[in-house]
Amino acid sequence: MKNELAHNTQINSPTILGPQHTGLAMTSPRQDRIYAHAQPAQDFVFDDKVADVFTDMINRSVPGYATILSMIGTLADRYCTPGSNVYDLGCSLGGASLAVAHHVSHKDYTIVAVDNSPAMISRLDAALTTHADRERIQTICADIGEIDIHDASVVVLNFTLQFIPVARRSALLKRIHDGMRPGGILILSEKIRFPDAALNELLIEMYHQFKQVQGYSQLEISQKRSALENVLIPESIAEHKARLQAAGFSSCDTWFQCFNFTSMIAFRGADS
Ligand code: GEK
Repeated sequence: MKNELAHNTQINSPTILGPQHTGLAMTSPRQDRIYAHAQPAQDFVFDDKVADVFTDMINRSVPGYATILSMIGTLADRYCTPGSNVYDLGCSLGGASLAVAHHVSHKDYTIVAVDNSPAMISRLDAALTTHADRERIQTICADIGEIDIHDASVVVLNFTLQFIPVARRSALLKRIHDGMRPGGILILSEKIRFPDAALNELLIEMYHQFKQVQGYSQLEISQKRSALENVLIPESIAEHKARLQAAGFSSCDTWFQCFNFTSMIAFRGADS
């Protein structure tokens, strides 16, 4: 990753996930200015342009992102069992994988980091070449619906399920459940919607205010919202819980929430 933050002149400097969370070399992320100028409406894609600024984009777009990554590491340290696999599905630049590698105290496990964006995986591969945990992290450029999942003690879907077509979500969660060791956990972070229309609107407005504080303009916020409209489909917490239960998870609940962003934990029971 290049150090190109020289042009980051925003007044409200956001909290950027630092090397203490990732174990990566001390570099500053490039600033996300993708929607800074008026442009024709187009669906959002995870291409080179996005991958180049992704660290800055996600830190300034997901309230609590740094906290969530750090807690994924903490949870993994508790649940990652010897000889097991940790899956980071929709890994992007590997934020969750690196947090796991940083926090898990034993060394007898493999992280499988999967993303179907070649732009993301090639940058993750490049960043990993000098990383101390390189041998423990296997990267795969593929659709998460098509990879083999086995012997998993921890599975992470950190803001990825929301990009999977709704009709494919149940089958994916069932495959994840079936590929997990009894006693394993799934960490599912999502942008959510609320059944009460007024509350939903309020929390979306609060979220947009958060983005403004992070330095995004009204134009950037509204163009990004349109670009994501057909691509990121949020569901309610109740819908997520019902699907997790139907997939076989013995219990699940939220462990983090800020406005319309949440992270849930689901357990594969000993007997399920
Ligand atoms: C993080 N988890 O930093 N198969 C594989 N990857 C996919 C698929 C799919 N079918 N659909 C989308 N993706 C990360 C952040 S970002 C969330 C995850 C966001 C990938 C997509 O290419 C992108 O890299 C990621 O899921 C979603 O902890 O940008 O809001």
